[in-house]
Amino acid sequence: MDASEVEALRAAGLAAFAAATDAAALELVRVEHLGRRSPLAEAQKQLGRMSDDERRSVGALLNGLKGDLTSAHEARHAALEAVELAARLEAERLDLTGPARRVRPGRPHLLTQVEQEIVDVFIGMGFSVAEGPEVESGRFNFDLLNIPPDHPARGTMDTIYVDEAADLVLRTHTSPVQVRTMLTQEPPIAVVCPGRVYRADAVDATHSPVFTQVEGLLVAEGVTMAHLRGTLLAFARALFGEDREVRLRPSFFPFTEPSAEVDVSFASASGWLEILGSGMVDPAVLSACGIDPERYTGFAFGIGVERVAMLRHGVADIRDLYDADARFLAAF
Ligand code: 2U9
Repeated sequence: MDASEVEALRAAGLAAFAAATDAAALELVRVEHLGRRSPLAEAQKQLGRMSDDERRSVGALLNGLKGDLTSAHEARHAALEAVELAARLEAERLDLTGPARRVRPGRPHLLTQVEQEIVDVFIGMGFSVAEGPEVESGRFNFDLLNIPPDHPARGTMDTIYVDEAADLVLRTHTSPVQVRTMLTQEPPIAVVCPGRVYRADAVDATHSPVFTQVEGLLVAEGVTMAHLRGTLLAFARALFGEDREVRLRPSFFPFTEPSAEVDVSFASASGWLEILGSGMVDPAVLSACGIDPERYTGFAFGIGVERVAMLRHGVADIRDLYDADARFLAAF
């Protein structure tokens, strides 16, 4: 094979590689021009039969040819891969300009929001939060709170009994949590006790057999009714507005003496609305709970969370707070 024949193979090969338009065509061209039965390979097989001089010069020509064809193959291979990649990227393109799926954040239930607001006000005054079981002993729910066995609240009318023989009830208030606190902690004690309570009530626009309370208790040396009034005035102003006043009216609870209903001024109601009950902890209750009433005094109060939520947000029917209608709840 002479130089002009090698030149012809080179020209034909380079043209064929340049003309291949996909990987399959390129492979056919490679087999034809660089394969074991290509003119190049056949020529290389002839080298052994040549004289030393001839083999050296023809060998060099063939090596040059092989190098050029191999480079042409690799260059075309790379070029076709780049084209293929560009085509795939275009075909699988993601449209990032489309509208995103709308995120609709949830929120705590209105009752939970109001309960937390109430609790936060007392935390701000230094109270701690205490919680307890909803199934209680009659001893903690009634006896230690100075509510005698023949008290109407204990009858099957108002109390939901879990197991009468075992003295187990659904708590009718969160007061047993304060009882548990006094039995386990030394004064000074300042706790608020939020939670669900249960009464065998008929359902109407303002009554539910399950409702929510935040009760509070402060026991220390020298606590007076002035501390009670000042605390509840600060609470009313924090929750309803700094222009509010409170009014205490005499009342009765078995566990407080004296006892008072607490009204908060409402311009919209052109007067007063009853928001909570309160009183000085009855000395008999302090004694029953292991606290010396000669040394310590205390005040207590109870707030109905549903009533506060309904007043603050203009909810007319307590059942709206339990229906779990997302259209209603989304308004708060
Ligand atoms: C202990 C001693 C005293 C808690 C009190 C009230 C007055 C009260 C009502 C408010 C609205 C219940 O949810 S409601 O219907 N509560 O009027 N609660 S004093 O007194 C206590 C509690 C625990 C050891």
